[in-house]
Formats: sequence, C-alpha cells, structure tokens
Amino acid sequence: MALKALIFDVDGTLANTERDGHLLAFNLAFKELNLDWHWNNELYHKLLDIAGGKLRIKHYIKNYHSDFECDNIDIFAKNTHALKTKIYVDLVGAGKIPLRTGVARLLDEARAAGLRLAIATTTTEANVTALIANTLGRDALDWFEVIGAGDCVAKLKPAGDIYTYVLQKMQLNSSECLAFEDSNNGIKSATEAGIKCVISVNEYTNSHNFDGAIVVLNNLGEPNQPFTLIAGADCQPNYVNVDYLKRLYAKYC
Ligand code: XBP
Ligand code: MG
Repeated sequence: MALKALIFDVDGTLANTERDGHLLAFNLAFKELNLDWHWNNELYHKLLDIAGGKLRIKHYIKNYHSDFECDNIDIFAKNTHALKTKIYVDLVGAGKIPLRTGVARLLDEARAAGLRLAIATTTTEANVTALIANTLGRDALDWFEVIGAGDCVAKLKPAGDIYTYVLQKMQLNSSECLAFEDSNNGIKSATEAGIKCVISVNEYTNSHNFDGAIVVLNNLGEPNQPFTLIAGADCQPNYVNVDYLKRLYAKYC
C-alpha cells in the first residue's frame, strides 16, 4: 500500500476556530435570542467534549438549564444553531479566523505531489466553505475531493462514521490515508475508521489522550518555524511536509 490521501479535520486542525469563532458565535446568537446564557471559555472547554453544535446546545440545556421550557427542544436547538452558524459564517467572512501554521503550505505541497485531499469534520458544511473560501480562495474548495461535514452521517465524532464516509466516497482503504486531527474525539473517530493520525494540539486539546497517534505536535511547522514534537515518532524534517509524511507512513502505517 502507498500513501494516497490526506484527510483533514477542520476545527482546531485547519484553523483555531473555536475561541474567536464558534464560541463568539454561540454567545452572539444567545444574545440575539434574548437568552441570558453566556458560555465563558472555561465552560466551553467542557462543552467541546460534545461534538456538534446542536447536540452541544441540548447538552447545555439538560445540564445547566434543566428548567428551560420550549415547545420542542430539537426544533429550538436547530433554530438556535442555524442562527449561530449564520453569525459564525459572517465572522469567518470578515477574515477573523486564519489557517494554522503550516496548513496552506502542506496543502500546496500535497497537491503538487499528487496526494488526494479530503475533509472529515463535525462542523456544519457552511462553516467549512466559509473558512476555505476566506483563507485560500473559493477555488480551493475544489482541492478537496470530498467534504464530509456535520449531519451527512448519522453519528458524529468520536464515532468513525465521518471518516468511513470519506473513505467510501474516495474509494480508498484506510491504510492508504493519513488523518490530521486535534482532539480526542477526532483521533477516536479516525482510529475507528482504521486511519492513523497526525495530531496538532491547541489550547482546548493539549491535555487530551492521543494514544495511537503517529505523532503529536504543537502545529505543522514551517521551514523557518520548526514544530515541537510532543509525542511519537521523531522524524526529519522538523516541519510537516510530504517527505516527512511519507517517512512516517513508511515506518508506522
Ligand atoms: C468541532 C466540533 C464542531 C464545532 C462547532 O468539529 O465539534 O461542533 O465545535 O461547529 P471538528 P458546529 O473538530 O470535527 O472540525 O456548531 O457547526 O457543530
Ligand atoms: Mg477538531
């Protein structure tokens, strides 16, 4: 088998979208709906264990506002989440969320090397489109053969459904791919689908369990900004490029 495709998570991996994007959008939506709810960063750190904005809202109501009354909690969560998504897309459209270190470079290099690209994320597809279009240009959406996002599968991460969906669409074996993730939910999902992970941590996930990852890094690095190897295989160069990935793949996949 050979390395044929790179599959990227979005939130926390392609970009640090949570604090200045999703969290801000949730709170602006609550305010617009005249709800006296405010998620601070400490609470959001906990709520992020629940993948998926709609489920996160329902989890919050059940655990923090059990007295909250509405006709139908599913419809309420869906409508609130739709408003949050609109706000988030506007935030991303205003250029508020940059790509993480090394991401744009690696995507360019991977394409030049003929590696196939895809996305496997819990977030809503509109969020993915906005992020890619506003950081890499709308044409960059075509770089990804499959954008597996949000509700296109029955079970969200940590279930493996979204990665399995992407593999099926690409007609690839899990052993022909590497996944790029940032969280425990993410590595569980990729691992359930049989895909080995390259992890880049962030403020919300740096204490997560990444057992089974090939490497855990602080970010993907740049030639003049080497990554910090937190755990896993020591390999050169000390920034993630295609040669680095092919060496990791040859040794550990
Ligand atoms: C992270 C998530 C998402 C985002 C919010 O997704 O769990 O729910 O926090 O986006 P991933 P939505 O790391 O898989 O990209 O509100 O659209 O769910
Ligand atoms: Mg993520």
